[in-house]
Amino acid sequence: MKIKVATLFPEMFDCMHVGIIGKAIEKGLLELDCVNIREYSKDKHAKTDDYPFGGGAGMVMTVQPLHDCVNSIDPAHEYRRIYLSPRGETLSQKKVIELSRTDKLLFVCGSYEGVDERFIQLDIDEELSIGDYVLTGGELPCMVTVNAIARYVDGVLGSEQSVEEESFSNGLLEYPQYTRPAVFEGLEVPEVLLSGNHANVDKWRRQRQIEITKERRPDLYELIRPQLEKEEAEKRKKKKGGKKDD
Ligand code: 4F9
Repeated sequence: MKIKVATLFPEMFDCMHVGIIGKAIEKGLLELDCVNIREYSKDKHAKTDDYPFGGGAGMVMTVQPLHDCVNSIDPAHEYRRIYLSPRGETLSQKKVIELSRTDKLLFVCGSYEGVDERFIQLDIDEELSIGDYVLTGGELPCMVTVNAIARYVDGVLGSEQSVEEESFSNGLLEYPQYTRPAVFEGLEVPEVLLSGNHANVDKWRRQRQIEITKERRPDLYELIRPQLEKEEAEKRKKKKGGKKDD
């Protein structure tokens, strides 16, 4: 997968070379190129912002450096061009998976009070938000998005990690995890996890997922409820059928 980033702060992306994502870049599974928008400014002082027409607080990024930067990175518009903004669709695991199936992505990070609207109109395919809060720029949202997407690129997660058995993949929050020691500060690991009975372990984990989701994320629980009720009904039917045959 090829990812290009247009930003005024390419050095912020140094942290992408740490850990699992860093390894994926090293292995060539993921190509991440950051380009400094300032290099494309035609202003004699390499300015990239100006006062807003109509007045108001703060500065706005000017259209020329952004337009030239994006069209120099991606002259044939082969990349899906995404501008990080609180006005965009909110990132979700579903959206992450969808984006991970695209092999060329170009992210544009704005700073200050935003960018000249004509840049979005001319050069951007879609806007993307990571949540309802305001930051100083699109860099952190971009890194969050790239991190989430990279996990779905083949070979990025080792065999011991998985994108299957985790929060959201079945619409539920994750079950609690434990590792050695079996007792710490008097707190014991639930007995079923030490039993070696995999069917019981699976049942327990599923039950805990359901309880935790219901308690902490009633919104997610309501979405999955019809499916849970269907499963319950099927289990009851099976039990009844079993009794008749006994
Ligand atoms: C972008 C916030 C995406 C949330 C960009 C200031 C932003 C943002 N999601 N805030 N610039």
